[in-house]
Amino acid sequence: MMTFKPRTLAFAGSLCLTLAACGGGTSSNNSNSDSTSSSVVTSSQSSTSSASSASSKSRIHVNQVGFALGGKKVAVIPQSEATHFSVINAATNIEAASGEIDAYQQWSYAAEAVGQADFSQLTVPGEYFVRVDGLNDSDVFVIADDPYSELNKAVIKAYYYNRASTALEAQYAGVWARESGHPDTQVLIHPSAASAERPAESVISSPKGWYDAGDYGKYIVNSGISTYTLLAALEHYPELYAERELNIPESGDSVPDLLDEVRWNLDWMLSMQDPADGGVYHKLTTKNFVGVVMPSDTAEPRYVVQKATAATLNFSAVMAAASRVVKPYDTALASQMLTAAKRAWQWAEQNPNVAYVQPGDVNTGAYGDSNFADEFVWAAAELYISSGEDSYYQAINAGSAGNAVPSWSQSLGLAWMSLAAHADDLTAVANKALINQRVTELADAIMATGEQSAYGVSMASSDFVWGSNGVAMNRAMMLVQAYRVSADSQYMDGAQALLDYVLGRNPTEYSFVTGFGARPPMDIHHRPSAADDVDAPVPGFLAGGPHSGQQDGCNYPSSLAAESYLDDWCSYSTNEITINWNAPLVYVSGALETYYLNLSK
Ligand code: 9MR
Ligand code: 9MR
Repeated sequence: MMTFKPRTLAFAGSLCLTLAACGGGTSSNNSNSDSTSSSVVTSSQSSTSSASSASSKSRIHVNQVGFALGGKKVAVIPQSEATHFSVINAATNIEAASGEIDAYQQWSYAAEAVGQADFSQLTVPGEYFVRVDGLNDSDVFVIADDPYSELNKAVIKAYYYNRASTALEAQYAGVWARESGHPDTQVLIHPSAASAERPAESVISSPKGWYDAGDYGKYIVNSGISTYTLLAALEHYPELYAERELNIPESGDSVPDLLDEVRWNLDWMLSMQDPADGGVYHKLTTKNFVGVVMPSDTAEPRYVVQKATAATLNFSAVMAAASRVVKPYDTALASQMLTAAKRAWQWAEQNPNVAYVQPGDVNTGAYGDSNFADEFVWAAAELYISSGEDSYYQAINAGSAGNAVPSWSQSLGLAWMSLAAHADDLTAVANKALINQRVTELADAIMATGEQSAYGVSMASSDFVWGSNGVAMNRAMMLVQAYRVSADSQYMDGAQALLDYVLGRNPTEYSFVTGFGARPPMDIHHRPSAADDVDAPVPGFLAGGPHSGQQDGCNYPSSLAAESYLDDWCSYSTNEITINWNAPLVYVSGALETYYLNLSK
């Protein structure tokens, strides 16, 4: 319900790209600035927008980065007497659009009732904010033809910043340059992982890989979903990533930078397979979490711990998928990966029920999962796609395999996503109608939740868990799959709403990606960010997000699921960052970027 203001629209050109440049106030430092250092908001820069500033007034919730010209654009307005909203051009202070606020409704996970303000019809590039009488103006955001490219680059570059076993040079890492740590060339076999060939305390080499999160561990299960998701981004959007330069040491070689980055972790994963039998170690960590130190300041012994079924199947699935993606660049590596994947599969068939059991002397992340049915489905699907061997398709048991939003312990969604993406290349045994049905039935359930939400955002109570922002992005990734099989744009609108959610259309004050939006997290639970002497955290990381678990006992502002978030080192349950939460944000931001660029062609 929006009225158009053609007179002001005509004026709202691209003359003034920032508020500061136009003398209109403080720039919100949005994502259209250059990557890494220049896109980072420091505390002093992170003032909010525009005209009114009384902090006691409620805040309008809006994606703080912005929108594509042809994208759905919704702000969420806290309940007041107001029925009307305006969108103001931040450069000129002139109203560009206005409309009626939808009926105010309660969202179960937050205190205040809200109404949606839809200004999708505003399609003129510029910087804007939303104004409602009696409320603070919203943060400033852009409307642009390509608003997510800097975001996409930064959330990929975050993996580079989390590389183990290497120094980060200033030419790539800017102020976040750091010395090398964790060479991992002398890793001990933990007694739980001992074998005839590799007895307890013997030494193996297992370098490279990404740190899992704010800790310095490397965990196969979580690396699996993260690495796969980045590989899927590459497979599904090859044109986008062929050109995407990340300024990493490998930039300029003949391989897409995203694949170079993923190779850093694939090389490590390959070293986690026991060459004697094909089984895969669950993780590589110290016995206890180390303190708040830089990588170069720790030398505690690191161990590989227990071979287990979930890790071995995760490895199998990822190596099978990777063999497809690296093949055009390196056929020898591709065949090595497919062989490694098949050997892992065989180990899992012979050891179908080996749960990871955290040894008594090991206290780092457990990533324990005792249900392997979904990992079997996923590994079988990837092996089938990459090898073309029908026996792997039979092993999927497609008729009885359901679908679910992916997480580190749930891989069904990854299997269907891969099968759908390769539907045209599958052998005759594959039931293509079933594959499409699985993808769309999950997406329709996700959409239904969004339609009932006062925020217009598909999050249900079971989604507010440790890493809820990762859940949001995985839900969005499942919606993108439905768009890919149906070409129905409503699914991309649903994915956009979830991206809006993590970038500011939520009940907290935050855009949850470091360095992006007017008020990003500053004190993430990330050891390098906390231990270095740079004020701003490493950019491009998605904070875990709100949920009411409060396992760390920190002092939260609210116990409501969508408000229970704290931007503090203390809050490892809501403010850590991980490779598995960033990965679907990479996928979704790249998918939306591609979608909007195609719309405008
Ligand atoms: O810092 C650790 C973080 O990386 C983990 O994800 C988290 C949960 O396993 O644990 C953190 O370490 C905390 C430990 O578990 C309990 N004492 C406080 C530690 C953080 O300061
Ligand atoms: O993401 C994991 C979450 O699902 C669990 O509830 C939580 C507690 O076991 O652990 C999270 O994973 C952490 C891992 O164990 C260690 N590295 C940091 C991860 C994110 O906090």
